[in-house]
Amino acid sequence: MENVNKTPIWFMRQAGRYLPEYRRIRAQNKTFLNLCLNPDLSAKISLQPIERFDLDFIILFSDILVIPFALGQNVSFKKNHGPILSPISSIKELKYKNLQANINKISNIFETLSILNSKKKDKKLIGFCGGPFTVLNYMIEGGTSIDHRKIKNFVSQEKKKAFELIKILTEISIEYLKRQVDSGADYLQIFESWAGLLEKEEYENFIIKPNQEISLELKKYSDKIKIIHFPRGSKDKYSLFIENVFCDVISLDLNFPEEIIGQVKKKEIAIQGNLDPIVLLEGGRKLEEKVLEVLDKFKKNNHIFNLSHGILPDTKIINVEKLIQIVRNYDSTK
Ligand code: 1CP
Repeated sequence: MENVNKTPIWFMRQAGRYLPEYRRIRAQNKTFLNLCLNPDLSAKISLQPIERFDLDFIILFSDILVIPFALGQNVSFKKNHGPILSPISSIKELKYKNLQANINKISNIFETLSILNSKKKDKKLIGFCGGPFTVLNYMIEGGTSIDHRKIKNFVSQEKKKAFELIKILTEISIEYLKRQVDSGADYLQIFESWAGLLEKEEYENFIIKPNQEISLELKKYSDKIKIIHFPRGSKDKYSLFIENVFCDVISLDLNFPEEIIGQVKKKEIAIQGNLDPIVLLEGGRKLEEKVLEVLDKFKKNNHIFNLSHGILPDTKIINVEKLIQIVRNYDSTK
Protein backbone atom coordinates (compact mmCIF):
# COMPACT_ATOMS: atom_id res chain seq x y z
CA MET A 1 0.00 0.00 0.00
CA GLU A 2 1.24 3.46 -0.84
CA ASN A 3 2.12 5.77 2.02
CA VAL A 4 -0.78 8.07 2.79
CA ASN A 5 0.69 9.97 5.66
CA LYS A 6 3.46 12.52 5.36
CA THR A 7 4.20 12.77 9.08
CA PRO A 8 7.96 12.34 9.25
CA ILE A 9 9.26 9.84 11.78
CA TRP A 10 12.43 8.98 13.68
CA PHE A 11 13.25 7.67 17.16
CA MET A 12 15.45 9.00 19.89
CA ARG A 13 18.22 6.41 20.31
CA GLN A 14 17.26 4.84 17.00
CA ALA A 15 20.83 3.60 16.61
CA GLY A 16 21.61 1.38 19.55
CA ARG A 17 21.37 -1.83 21.44
CA TYR A 18 17.93 -3.01 20.24
CA LEU A 19 19.50 -3.51 16.78
CA PRO A 20 21.48 -6.76 16.27
CA GLU A 21 23.64 -5.03 13.63
CA TYR A 22 24.62 -2.43 16.25
CA ARG A 23 25.36 -5.07 18.87
CA ARG A 24 27.67 -6.83 16.42
CA ILE A 25 29.79 -3.71 15.92
CA ARG A 26 29.66 -2.89 19.64
CA ALA A 27 30.89 -6.40 20.57
CA GLN A 28 34.06 -5.75 18.58
CA ASN A 29 34.52 -2.24 19.96
CA LYS A 30 34.66 -2.39 23.72
CA THR A 31 35.39 1.30 24.24
CA PHE A 32 32.22 3.21 23.51
CA LEU A 33 33.97 6.58 23.23
CA ASN A 34 36.36 5.23 20.62
CA LEU A 35 33.34 4.13 18.64
CA CYS A 36 31.89 7.65 18.85
CA LEU A 37 35.21 9.02 17.60
CA ASN A 38 35.56 6.56 14.71
CA PRO A 39 34.01 8.32 11.68
CA ASP A 40 33.55 5.24 9.47
CA LEU A 41 31.94 3.14 12.19
CA SER A 42 29.85 5.99 13.62
CA ALA A 43 28.53 6.84 10.18
CA LYS A 44 27.75 3.19 9.54
CA ILE A 45 25.85 2.90 12.86
CA SER A 46 23.95 6.15 12.20
CA LEU A 47 22.72 4.70 8.91
CA GLN A 48 21.70 1.28 10.29
CA PRO A 49 18.18 2.31 11.37
CA ILE A 50 17.67 4.16 8.07
CA GLU A 51 18.64 1.12 6.03
CA ARG A 52 16.39 -1.11 8.09
CA PHE A 53 13.33 1.11 8.50
CA ASP A 54 13.66 3.93 5.94
CA LEU A 55 13.17 6.58 8.65
CA ASP A 56 13.09 10.25 7.65
CA PHE A 57 15.90 11.54 9.85
CA ILE A 58 19.45 10.35 10.39
CA ILE A 59 20.80 11.21 13.84
CA LEU A 60 24.53 11.34 14.35
CA PHE A 61 25.74 8.40 16.42
CA SER A 62 27.62 9.91 19.35
CA ASP A 63 26.84 10.86 22.93
CA ILE A 64 26.22 14.01 24.94
CA LEU A 65 29.19 13.10 27.18
CA VAL A 66 31.81 13.79 24.51
CA ILE A 67 31.73 17.37 25.82
CA PRO A 68 33.03 16.56 29.33
CA PHE A 69 35.63 14.38 27.58
CA ALA A 70 36.63 17.34 25.39
CA LEU A 71 36.94 19.44 28.55
CA GLY A 72 39.45 16.98 29.97
CA GLN A 73 37.23 14.97 32.31
CA ASN A 74 37.64 11.19 32.49
CA VAL A 75 34.64 9.58 30.78
CA SER A 76 34.02 5.89 30.24
CA PHE A 77 31.01 3.65 29.60
CA LYS A 78 30.54 0.42 31.46
CA LYS A 79 28.53 -2.31 29.79
CA ASN A 80 24.90 -2.49 31.01
CA HIS A 81 25.67 0.20 33.53
CA GLY A 82 25.96 3.51 31.71
CA PRO A 83 28.49 6.30 31.83
CA ILE A 84 31.13 6.78 34.51
CA LEU A 85 32.92 10.11 34.99
CA SER A 86 35.46 11.13 37.63
CA PRO A 87 33.22 13.68 39.32
CA ILE A 88 34.38 17.29 39.52
CA SER A 89 33.29 20.10 41.80
CA SER A 90 34.77 23.14 40.10
CA ILE A 91 36.10 24.49 36.87
CA LYS A 92 39.70 24.16 38.11
CA GLU A 93 39.55 20.41 37.71
CA LEU A 94 39.01 20.73 33.97
CA LYS A 95 41.71 21.10 31.36
CA TYR A 96 39.93 24.05 29.86
CA LYS A 97 42.24 26.07 27.63
CA ASN A 98 40.46 27.59 24.73
CA LEU A 99 37.35 26.46 22.97
CA GLN A 100 38.99 25.44 19.72
CA ALA A 101 41.70 23.35 21.37
CA ASN A 102 39.11 21.52 23.47
CA ILE A 103 36.74 20.92 20.58
CA ASN A 104 39.55 19.67 18.40
CA LYS A 105 39.80 16.64 20.69
CA ILE A 106 36.47 15.49 19.26
CA SER A 107 36.85 16.82 15.72
CA ASN A 108 36.46 13.28 14.32
CA ILE A 109 32.74 13.77 14.96
CA PHE A 110 32.66 16.46 12.27
CA GLU A 111 34.13 13.98 9.86
CA THR A 112 31.32 11.54 10.72
CA LEU A 113 28.79 14.26 9.92
CA SER A 114 30.51 15.02 6.61
CA ILE A 115 30.30 11.35 5.62
CA LEU A 116 26.60 11.29 6.58
CA ASN A 117 26.01 14.53 4.70
CA SER A 118 27.43 13.00 1.54
CA LYS A 119 25.15 9.97 1.90
CA LYS A 120 21.94 11.48 3.21
CA LYS A 121 20.04 11.83 -0.11
CA ASP A 122 16.51 13.02 0.79
CA LYS A 123 16.92 12.37 4.54
CA LYS A 124 17.47 15.13 7.07
CA LEU A 125 20.61 14.97 9.19
CA ILE A 126 20.37 15.69 12.93
CA GLY A 127 23.36 16.78 14.98
CA PHE A 128 23.02 17.21 18.73
CA CYS A 129 24.46 18.05 22.09
CA GLY A 130 23.27 17.79 25.66
CA GLY A 131 21.74 20.81 27.31
CA PRO A 132 24.35 22.50 29.53
CA PHE A 133 22.55 21.59 32.76
CA THR A 134 22.11 17.94 31.72
CA VAL A 135 25.80 17.64 30.88
CA LEU A 136 26.68 19.35 34.18
CA ASN A 137 24.48 16.80 35.96
CA TYR A 138 26.70 13.95 34.73
CA MET A 139 29.91 15.89 35.42
CA ILE A 140 28.93 16.49 39.05
CA GLU A 141 27.15 13.19 39.76
CA GLY A 142 29.86 11.12 38.05
CA GLY A 143 27.30 9.09 36.11
CA THR A 144 23.75 7.86 36.32
CA SER A 145 22.02 8.98 39.48
CA ILE A 146 18.80 8.06 41.21
CA ASP A 147 18.26 11.00 43.53
CA HIS A 148 20.45 13.65 41.81
CA ARG A 149 21.41 14.88 45.26
CA LYS A 150 24.87 16.18 44.31
CA ILE A 151 23.71 18.30 41.36
CA LYS A 152 20.74 19.70 43.30
CA ASN A 153 23.01 20.70 46.18
CA PHE A 154 25.58 22.07 43.78
CA VAL A 155 23.22 24.50 42.06
CA SER A 156 21.68 25.65 45.34
CA GLN A 157 24.82 25.74 47.58
CA GLU A 158 27.62 26.45 45.10
CA LYS A 159 25.89 28.91 42.83
CA LYS A 160 28.98 30.76 41.70
CA LYS A 161 30.74 27.57 40.62
CA ALA A 162 27.56 26.33 38.97
CA PHE A 163 27.24 29.55 36.95
CA GLU A 164 30.90 29.33 35.89
CA LEU A 165 30.52 25.78 34.68
CA ILE A 166 27.20 26.43 32.92
CA LYS A 167 28.81 29.37 31.12
CA ILE A 168 31.65 27.20 29.81
CA LEU A 169 29.28 24.42 28.84
CA THR A 170 27.05 26.88 26.98
CA GLU A 171 30.02 28.37 25.12
CA ILE A 172 31.54 25.05 24.14
CA SER A 173 28.12 23.70 23.09
CA ILE A 174 27.56 26.68 20.81
CA GLU A 175 30.96 26.24 19.20
CA TYR A 176 30.46 22.48 18.90
CA LEU A 177 27.04 22.96 17.25
CA LYS A 178 28.37 25.59 14.82
CA ARG A 179 30.96 23.08 13.64
CA GLN A 180 28.14 20.52 13.22
CA VAL A 181 26.29 23.00 11.01
CA ASP A 182 29.47 23.49 8.95
CA SER A 183 29.69 19.71 8.56
CA GLY A 184 26.19 19.28 7.13
CA ALA A 185 23.67 19.04 9.99
CA ASP A 186 20.17 20.20 8.92
CA TYR A 187 18.70 19.98 12.42
CA LEU A 188 20.22 20.26 15.89
CA GLN A 189 18.60 18.68 18.92
CA ILE A 190 19.47 19.95 22.39
CA PHE A 191 18.85 17.10 24.87
CA GLU A 192 18.04 18.83 28.17
CA SER A 193 17.05 15.48 29.63
CA TRP A 194 17.21 16.57 33.28
CA ALA A 195 15.37 19.90 32.96
CA GLY A 196 12.70 18.48 35.25
CA LEU A 197 15.03 18.60 38.27
CA LEU A 198 14.83 22.38 38.59
CA GLU A 199 12.14 24.87 39.61
CA LYS A 200 11.65 28.64 39.61
CA GLU A 201 14.81 30.81 39.38
CA GLU A 202 17.00 27.75 39.01
CA TYR A 203 14.95 26.67 36.00
CA GLU A 204 15.24 30.21 34.59
CA ASN A 205 18.98 30.47 35.18
CA PHE A 206 20.14 26.99 34.31
CA ILE A 207 17.58 25.79 31.77
CA ILE A 208 15.92 28.73 30.01
CA LYS A 209 18.87 31.11 29.72
CA PRO A 210 21.52 28.69 28.43
CA ASN A 211 19.10 27.05 25.96
CA GLN A 212 18.01 30.46 24.72
CA GLU A 213 21.60 31.55 24.22
CA ILE A 214 22.33 28.39 22.24
CA SER A 215 19.29 28.96 20.00
CA LEU A 216 20.01 32.63 19.38
CA GLU A 217 23.68 32.07 18.55
CA LEU A 218 22.93 29.21 16.17
CA LYS A 219 20.15 31.11 14.42
CA LYS A 220 22.54 34.04 14.01
CA TYR A 221 25.12 31.66 12.58
CA SER A 222 22.85 29.98 10.05
CA ASP A 223 19.47 30.90 8.62
CA LYS A 224 18.91 27.33 7.45
CA ILE A 225 19.50 25.36 10.62
CA LYS A 226 16.43 24.00 12.45
CA ILE A 227 16.53 23.65 16.21
CA ILE A 228 14.76 20.96 18.23
CA HIS A 229 14.59 21.52 21.97
CA PHE A 230 13.88 18.71 24.41
CA PRO A 231 13.52 20.11 27.94
CA ARG A 232 12.40 16.74 29.30
CA GLY A 233 10.34 16.74 32.47
CA SER A 234 9.52 20.46 32.30
CA LYS A 235 5.82 19.71 33.00
CA ASP A 236 3.90 22.99 33.48
CA LYS A 237 7.09 24.90 32.56
CA TYR A 238 6.99 23.66 28.96
CA SER A 239 4.95 26.80 28.17
CA LEU A 240 7.48 29.08 29.82
CA PHE A 241 10.21 27.33 27.88
CA ILE A 242 8.66 27.91 24.46
CA GLU A 243 7.78 31.51 25.34
CA ASN A 244 11.44 32.21 26.09
CA VAL A 245 13.55 29.88 23.99
CA PHE A 246 13.49 29.97 20.22
CA CYS A 247 12.47 26.53 18.87
CA ASP A 248 11.65 25.25 15.41
CA VAL A 249 10.55 22.00 17.00
CA ILE A 250 9.62 21.15 20.59
CA SER A 251 10.07 17.55 21.66
CA LEU A 252 7.40 16.49 24.14
CA ASP A 253 7.54 13.86 26.85
CA LEU A 254 4.39 12.35 28.37
CA ASN A 255 3.55 15.12 30.86
CA PHE A 256 3.17 18.37 29.00
CA PRO A 257 0.30 20.84 29.57
CA GLU A 258 -2.46 20.51 26.94
CA GLU A 259 -2.39 24.24 26.10
CA ILE A 260 1.02 23.68 24.50
CA ILE A 261 -0.68 22.18 21.45
CA GLY A 262 -2.41 25.47 20.57
CA GLN A 263 0.45 27.64 21.79
CA VAL A 264 3.00 26.05 19.43
CA LYS A 265 0.61 26.13 16.50
CA LYS A 266 0.33 29.91 16.83
CA LYS A 267 4.10 30.24 16.95
CA GLU A 268 4.55 27.84 14.01
CA ILE A 269 6.64 25.48 16.10
CA ALA A 270 6.43 21.81 15.16
CA ILE A 271 5.74 19.13 17.76
CA GLN A 272 7.97 16.08 18.08
CA GLY A 273 6.82 13.06 20.05
CA ASN A 274 5.50 11.48 22.08
CA LEU A 275 4.79 7.73 22.24
CA ASP A 276 5.82 6.10 25.52
CA PRO A 277 8.84 3.82 24.80
CA ILE A 278 7.32 1.27 27.20
CA VAL A 279 4.27 0.98 24.93
CA LEU A 280 6.63 0.28 22.03
CA LEU A 281 8.49 -2.28 24.11
CA GLU A 282 5.29 -4.11 25.08
CA GLY A 283 3.66 -4.06 21.62
CA GLY A 284 0.28 -5.67 20.94
CA ARG A 285 -3.09 -3.95 20.66
CA LYS A 286 -2.11 -1.21 23.04
CA LEU A 287 0.72 -0.17 20.71
CA GLU A 288 -1.72 0.20 17.80
CA GLU A 289 -4.16 2.23 19.90
CA LYS A 290 -1.54 4.52 21.37
CA VAL A 291 0.17 5.25 18.05
CA LEU A 292 -3.19 6.33 16.60
CA GLU A 293 -3.87 8.37 19.71
CA VAL A 294 -0.60 10.28 19.25
CA LEU A 295 -1.30 10.85 15.54
CA ASP A 296 -4.83 12.09 16.27
CA LYS A 297 -3.70 14.37 19.05
CA PHE A 298 -1.22 16.26 16.88
CA LYS A 299 -2.88 16.02 13.48
CA LYS A 300 -3.61 19.75 13.34
CA ASN A 301 0.01 20.59 14.17
CA ASN A 302 3.18 20.19 12.20
CA HIS A 303 4.15 16.88 13.69
CA ILE A 304 7.28 14.75 13.70
CA PHE A 305 6.46 11.32 15.09
CA ASN A 306 8.85 10.20 17.84
CA LEU A 307 8.92 8.72 21.33
CA SER A 308 8.69 10.57 24.63
CA HIS A 309 12.23 9.37 25.44
CA GLY A 310 14.83 7.01 23.96
CA ILE A 311 13.98 3.60 22.56
CA LEU A 312 14.61 0.84 25.16
CA PRO A 313 17.34 -1.78 24.50
CA ASP A 314 14.94 -4.76 24.76
CA THR A 315 12.51 -3.37 22.16
CA LYS A 316 11.59 -5.92 19.48
CA ILE A 317 12.18 -5.06 15.83
CA ILE A 318 8.69 -6.27 14.84
CA ASN A 319 7.13 -3.72 17.19
CA VAL A 320 9.17 -0.95 15.59
CA GLU A 321 8.08 -2.13 12.13
CA LYS A 322 4.46 -2.21 13.23
CA LEU A 323 4.63 1.33 14.61
CA ILE A 324 6.15 2.67 11.40
CA GLN A 325 3.52 0.94 9.28
CA ILE A 326 0.71 2.53 11.29
CA VAL A 327 2.27 5.98 10.99
CA ARG A 328 2.86 5.64 7.23
CA ASN A 329 -0.71 4.48 6.60
CA TYR A 330 -2.45 7.06 8.76
CA ASP A 331 -4.72 9.50 6.96
CA SER A 332 -4.63 12.79 8.85
CA THR A 333 -7.35 14.36 6.67
CA LYS A 334 -10.01 12.07 8.15
O1 1CP B 1 26.59 0.21 25.61
C1 1CP B 1 26.31 0.91 24.63
O2 1CP B 1 26.27 0.48 23.49
C2 1CP B 1 26.10 2.38 24.89
C3 1CP B 1 24.69 2.77 24.98
C4 1CP B 1 24.59 4.19 24.49
C5 1CP B 1 24.19 4.59 23.19
C6 1CP B 1 23.76 3.72 22.05
C7 1CP B 1 24.94 5.35 25.21
C8 1CP B 1 25.48 5.43 26.58
N1 1CP B 1 24.76 6.44 24.37
C9 1CP B 1 24.29 6.03 23.15
C10 1CP B 1 24.04 6.84 21.95
C11 1CP B 1 23.34 8.13 22.12
N2 1CP B 1 23.19 8.86 23.27
C12 1CP B 1 22.76 8.86 21.07
C13 1CP B 1 22.90 8.40 19.61
C14 1CP B 1 21.98 8.80 18.59
C15 1CP B 1 20.63 8.12 18.62
O3 1CP B 1 20.49 7.06 17.99
O4 1CP B 1 19.69 8.70 19.20
C16 1CP B 1 22.20 10.02 21.63
C17 1CP B 1 21.42 11.12 20.94
C18 1CP B 1 22.48 10.00 23.01
C19 1CP B 1 22.13 11.09 23.93
C20 1CP B 1 22.28 10.89 25.39
N3 1CP B 1 23.27 10.26 26.07
C21 1CP B 1 21.40 11.46 26.36
C22 1CP B 1 20.23 12.34 26.03
C23 1CP B 1 19.02 11.55 25.69
C24 1CP B 1 18.38 10.82 26.85
O5 1CP B 1 18.40 9.59 26.81
O6 1CP B 1 17.87 11.49 27.77
C25 1CP B 1 21.88 11.10 27.63
C26 1CP B 1 21.26 11.46 28.96
C27 1CP B 1 23.06 10.33 27.44
C28 1CP B 1 23.93 9.78 28.50
C29 1CP B 1 24.08 8.33 28.34
N4 1CP B 1 24.92 7.74 27.44
C30 1CP B 1 24.77 6.39 27.47
C31 1CP B 1 23.77 6.08 28.43
C32 1CP B 1 23.30 4.72 28.79
C33 1CP B 1 23.32 7.31 28.96
C34 1CP B 1 22.20 7.52 29.98
C35 1CP B 1 22.72 7.45 31.37
C36 1CP B 1 21.60 7.58 32.39
O7 1CP B 1 20.84 6.61 32.55
O8 1CP B 1 21.52 8.62 33.05
